[in-house]
Amino acid sequence: MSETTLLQSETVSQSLFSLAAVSLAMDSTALIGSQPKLTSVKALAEAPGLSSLPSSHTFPIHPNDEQLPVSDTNESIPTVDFSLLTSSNPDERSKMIQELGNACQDWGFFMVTNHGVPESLMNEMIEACRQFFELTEEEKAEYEGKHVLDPIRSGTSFNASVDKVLYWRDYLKIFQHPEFHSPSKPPAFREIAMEYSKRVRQVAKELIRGISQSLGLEDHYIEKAVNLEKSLQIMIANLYPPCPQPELAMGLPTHSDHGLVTLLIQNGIGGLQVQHNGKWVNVHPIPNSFLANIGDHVEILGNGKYKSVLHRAVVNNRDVRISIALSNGPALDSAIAPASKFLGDGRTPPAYRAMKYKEYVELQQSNKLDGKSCLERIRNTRI
Ligand SMILES: O=C(O)CCC(=O)C(=O)O
Repeated sequence: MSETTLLQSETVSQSLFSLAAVSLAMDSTALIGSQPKLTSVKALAEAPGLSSLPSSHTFPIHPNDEQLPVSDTNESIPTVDFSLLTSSNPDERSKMIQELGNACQDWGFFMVTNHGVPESLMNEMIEACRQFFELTEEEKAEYEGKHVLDPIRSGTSFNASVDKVLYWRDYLKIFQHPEFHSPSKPPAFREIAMEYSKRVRQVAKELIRGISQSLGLEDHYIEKAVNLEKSLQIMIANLYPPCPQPELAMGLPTHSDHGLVTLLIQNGIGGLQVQHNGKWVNVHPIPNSFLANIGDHVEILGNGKYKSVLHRAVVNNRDVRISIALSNGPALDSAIAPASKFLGDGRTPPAYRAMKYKEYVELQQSNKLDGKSCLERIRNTRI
């Protein structure tokens, strides 16, 4: 047999095998029309004997931005000491605001230490999410969600109805503020999630005040402009099971976050990469810290002074990775536009069109992630 024929026949038998594994992972109870629907990558990863990636999850070439190299130096993301940011000593606070501003400008990402959220609560939250993903496919399907603004949505990939190749990721998305929602299972989920979201909202609020000041705005400016009292807070729990061929798969593709500030924790397993100086940088968070990043709406408010940085999650073939991102955004019905301070009394045109947050979330969540920021869709091209 020639090498090519051998390769072709290996590929065919691998595909047949993968197809069998995929159909094992199909949930015959979840049919849309006559199309069987793949409900979770967890079920697929756990199908007996899966040794290669099914074509449904294989990228012909590595998805977007594969041209960018992964940084091999140990570049470290800046750290913001929350206890100094909230210090009653004005010198300590203003020094930390300066550092926060530098972190926003240079990286768009920073680690938050000494934040006061108990480590036990952070671990309980990760455990509760792990237990959610352990529920049966039928139990999770109760939260399937039909619309991107449904308050609880459980699913796979990013937007499985439009993704041509599926991402190696299952998710649970829950709206936690201004109204708190929770799945009813696992039993402890609600109580842990309620406390966790409240504590994280406090941290996010102080960060938003600091960011406002670091932009040279009054410290309550952003809070008022976005109606933070009614802020939309979303928990996004991600599960990335071990993947047989991680180099051909993607956990979550390149994107930026739609809100103001996202605070992320993970189960000690790396996978997040952020773009910095034309490279992908692997993130190694300090234990017990939050990894924070600014979202598209801080970029809009500052008329581009701070950039909402692109990031992605890659997968591995050994460990289950769980990450939990809490997105803290404007109120859904607030229309957000650049602050007038950055428009120089009308001399500088706004870089982005004003839009209600609700419409922006719909725009980002109901489309494919295409390797660019959703901000490109509302950027004013005249300037
Ligand atoms: O899993 C990660 O580390 C990234 C998660 C993320 O970017 C998101 O949920 O938007």
